[in-house]
Amino acid sequence: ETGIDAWLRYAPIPEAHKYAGQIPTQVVALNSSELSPVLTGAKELEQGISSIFGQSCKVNRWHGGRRGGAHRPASSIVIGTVAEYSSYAAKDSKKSIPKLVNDGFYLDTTGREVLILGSNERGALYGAFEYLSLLAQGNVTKIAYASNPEVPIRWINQWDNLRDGGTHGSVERGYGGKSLFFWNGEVRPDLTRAAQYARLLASIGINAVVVNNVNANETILNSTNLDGIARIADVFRPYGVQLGLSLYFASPKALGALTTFDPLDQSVIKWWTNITDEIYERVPDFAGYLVKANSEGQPGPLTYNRTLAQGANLFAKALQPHGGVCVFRAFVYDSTTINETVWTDDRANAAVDFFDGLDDQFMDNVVVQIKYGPIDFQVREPVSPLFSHLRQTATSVELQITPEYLGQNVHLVYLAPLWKEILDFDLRVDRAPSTVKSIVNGTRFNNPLGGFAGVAGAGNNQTWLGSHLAMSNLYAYGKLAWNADADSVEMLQAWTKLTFSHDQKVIDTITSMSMASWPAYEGFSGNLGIQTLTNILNGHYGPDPQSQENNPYGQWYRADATTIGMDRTVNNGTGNAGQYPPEVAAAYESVDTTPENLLLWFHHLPYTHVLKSGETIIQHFYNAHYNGSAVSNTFPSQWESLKPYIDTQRYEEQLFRLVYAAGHSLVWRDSINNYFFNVSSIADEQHRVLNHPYRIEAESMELEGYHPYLVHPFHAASGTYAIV
Ligand code: BDP
Repeated sequence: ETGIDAWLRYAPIPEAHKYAGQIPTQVVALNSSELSPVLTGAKELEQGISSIFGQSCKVNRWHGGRRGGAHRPASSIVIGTVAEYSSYAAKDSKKSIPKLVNDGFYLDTTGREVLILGSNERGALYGAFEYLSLLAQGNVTKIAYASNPEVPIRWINQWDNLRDGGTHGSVERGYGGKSLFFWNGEVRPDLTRAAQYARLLASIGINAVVVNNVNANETILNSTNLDGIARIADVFRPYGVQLGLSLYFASPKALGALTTFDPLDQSVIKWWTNITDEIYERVPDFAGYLVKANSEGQPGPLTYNRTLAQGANLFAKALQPHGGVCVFRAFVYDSTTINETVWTDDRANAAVDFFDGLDDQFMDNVVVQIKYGPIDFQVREPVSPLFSHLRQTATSVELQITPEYLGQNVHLVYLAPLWKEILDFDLRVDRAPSTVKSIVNGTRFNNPLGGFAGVAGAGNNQTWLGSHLAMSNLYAYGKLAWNADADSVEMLQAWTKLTFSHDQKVIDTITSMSMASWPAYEGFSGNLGIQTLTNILNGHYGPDPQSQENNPYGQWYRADATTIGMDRTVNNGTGNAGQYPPEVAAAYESVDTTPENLLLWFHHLPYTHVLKSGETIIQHFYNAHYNGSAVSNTFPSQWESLKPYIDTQRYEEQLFRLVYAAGHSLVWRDSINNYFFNVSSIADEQHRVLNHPYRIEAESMELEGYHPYLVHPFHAASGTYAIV
């Protein structure tokens, strides 16, 4: 197996014959047009049931009139919207359906007919996927329940470029191949994979995909590409997935030949109105825009001394008559001005500073999309304080499914536990319960239009993300966007059953590896809140703490010979702790009440500071790096124990990654430990640093045709030597 079917393999379940007689033999699709998600759901049921149970389950389409009378088979699945169901069902047999919100569904297997009813067509498709997921997990118990999404925005952001250096479209921070959508500056002629992606996403409740990079350029809006975009929307539509676009703020100038892109200029307003109308002519169900402005070189409203709200409203206004949404990113900071004052400025303050005073100024169809932490998808960050500042504005939380700073799908890092810590975090706004999930789902501040954005990085590789095990992250993202209370282990185990096997050994092993993976990665890549100590200017992959010294972003770990950490207190530091509501701010202000996993995010302390465990900070670093990499080194053998249960291709491909990652975790361990030993001159109590257990130095081998080579930076190789 290549992995392309992901969790939709519909593998025959063990002892499928036992269920014969319990499985419906017909699907009745209610009043569905050719491209309707209802029909997609019906066909999916036909395909899935025949594959899982080896039993045919043909689709019949009902378009009003009699219900088939004598021809009705013993058991059917009825799929459609609640509204269609009321004209279909005979008065006496009509079930009462619980309340459904948009995209919600009702699934009922207790009666003669299995009912899969959506509040809308998309909801019916979601219900079909849910039913199939239960069947594929061998669950045929009688159930009847309604399932409603908690948020309307359940979006994927793809950071796809229209062209890389050559002809392909590339995926920024994508580790699974080239763009599914773009080729040679245009939309691909063949969108088969794009349709398959929509199917995968619909099966986990995703309702829109922004297809191009937030680092956008104007060419996405030329007329050839708008036609192409319409073709993508056409292949998405049967799956209920809407299309969105990232915008380049200066497009009116770059593409429209205006002399300005000032958001208050009448010609600019007209230009955006026209282009938006043109998009809706081609894509009537267009979801909306995603805007990265005044960030990392992207232009924005600040260029004209206009506010970020004025920038967002420019698009919101053009979208409003069509029912579209403007998602405006809060990832606004300016690295260049910080450069001069690197020791006093703090990028973690930027979002709140930039959005200060704007809360009541955004139009109703604007959603501010906030990265989960104040910096940038690090292995450990506190929640972004901006969630507690925007009360009148809808917000969504931006999560990175493609683990840019977390091993790039070479390492195994199951992210659901990280995301859940963020979603469950209570900001205590006005001293009242204020979890992040209650803010983005609108219940806390009564802003119903919020939700989730997941940066997925899927590509044309058969594995989608570059690694088979990484797909649990995509699955969990969709499930959490639907219901933020979903449990990390339960999601993982359902995914494992659907993706690999029902065998308990497989489920237990993948659970044990995945649940240990984020702590392990944190252990060897940057702990106590100093962030992922990776190369900060390029790649964001391997260890390179030195690249973070005096970097222009001013946010990193600030180590010297005796102390380490960033003082973000109000009393002595950058004041960042003070951006949180009072109870949380007070906790972060003091060393004693700051959670230790964020200690060095908020405080600058001596290496000899003693932690609750009794270890000093420096000894904790050494130990955590040894422990974390030791855990990573158990993954290959754990995976090897699954050899009898997993098909050869997926087994081998995953093993290759895990073996490599285990080695790479030793490189992390030794680089970071060397570095801190060098900076602090404090020895490891257990004398491991510079000794490097389990490691054979290449330069100590008998070399044929290779020569030792002095490495810079020194900590990138143990003993400062590598071979060339
Ligand atoms: C950073 C990524 C960069 C993105 C940027 C963003 O390294 O590729 O363009 O975030 O989110 O993490 O805009």
